[in-house]
Amino acid sequence: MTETATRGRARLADPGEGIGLDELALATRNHGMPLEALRHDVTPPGLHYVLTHYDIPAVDPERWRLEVTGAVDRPLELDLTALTARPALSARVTIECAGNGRARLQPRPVSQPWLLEAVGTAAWTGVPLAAVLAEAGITAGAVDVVFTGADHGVERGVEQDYARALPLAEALRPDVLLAWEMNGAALPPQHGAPLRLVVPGWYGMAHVKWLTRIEVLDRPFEGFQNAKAYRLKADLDDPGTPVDRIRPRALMAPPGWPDFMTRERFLRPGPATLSGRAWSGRAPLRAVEVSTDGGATWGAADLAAADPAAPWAWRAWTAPWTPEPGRHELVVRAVDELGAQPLEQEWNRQGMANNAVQRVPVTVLPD
Ligand SMILES: Nc1nc2c(c(=O)[nH]1)N[C@H]1C(S)=C(S)[C@@H](COP(=O)(O)O)O[C@H]1N2
Ligand SMILES: [Mo]
Repeated sequence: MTETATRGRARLADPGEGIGLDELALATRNHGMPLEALRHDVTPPGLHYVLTHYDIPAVDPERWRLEVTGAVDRPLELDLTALTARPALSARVTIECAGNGRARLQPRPVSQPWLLEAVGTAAWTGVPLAAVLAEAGITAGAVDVVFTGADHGVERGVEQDYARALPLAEALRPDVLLAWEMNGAALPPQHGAPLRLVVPGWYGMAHVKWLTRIEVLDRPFEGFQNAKAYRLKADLDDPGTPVDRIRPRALMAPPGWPDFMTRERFLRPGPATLSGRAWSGRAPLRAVEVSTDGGATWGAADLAAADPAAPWAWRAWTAPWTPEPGRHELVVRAVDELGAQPLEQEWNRQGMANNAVQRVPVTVLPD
């Protein structure tokens, strides 16, 4: 990694400062999942959110190789034919960006300004990473496994290939995949073609796209995306703690119809069914609760049973609602075995892992 002359530190927006053109440029490249797509159990093609730090690389699948190196007995170099010839698994997994919810923090960390849409669920097909690591033979004393992508850029003055490490125990989980298919088709360029890592339960940054290199380390990885970025910290000098597993969240497919500009929702009176999805990567979900009065009172939603074949995929929920004409604020929260989503978000310097509840103002029209 080399230092190059660009803005070296992450900035906080000044009080009252709106979203700037640099944030708008990020927001147009990195699109969210439109919340109406919560009606689909598997996010339809093109609607899954996308987050890419640098450029989407054009990787030639013929010339592409995966290197497995470092603290291993037998370094490997695999091409796509060799990988895809292995026994494959498919898993339906919900992935959420750790920056989801950042744009509502006050003061606002200047970065990709997500509201709530940085999430999606896909069926990923590939081989277990553990099988490939076993073939390479991990040496005693290994602690971290580093995954490097083909994309290159500069971030806060540090030039780098995108690289993230997992602790060895996580990398050896049987459900961590090296995936070449998304929803039964070859990975699209924006989602990591020809090969990406899928780490069920972890926030998005761990799921390294355009994977070219796996390196087993006998010491902790000190790279930018682990040591500097993706940390929960109070200020610039705080080393912070690593962001890892997804906190609980429930989202609602906004009911009724939207105003084009404000996205405000309108509904006719009479019986309606509120619906959405809920997930957690850190603990099993217990319940989803819905409030139709801005959080004053709560009722249990009907939460679909966990699918034993897809323990890391979101679950559907529904709640009946028969509103009277007038303005209402709908709120939904997921509760997992470690607790409920917060009503107000705890602030952190990088705007990470913000799982404050979604609030949906709705106007129910007169009869
Ligand atoms: N090589 C590489 N992998 C990457 C990234 C990246 O910029 N480069 N972004 C990460 C982040 S922050 C997220 S949230 C997810 C997004 O995955 P998706 O675009 O397939 O939804 O990819 C992760 N993997
Ligand atoms: Mo992300």
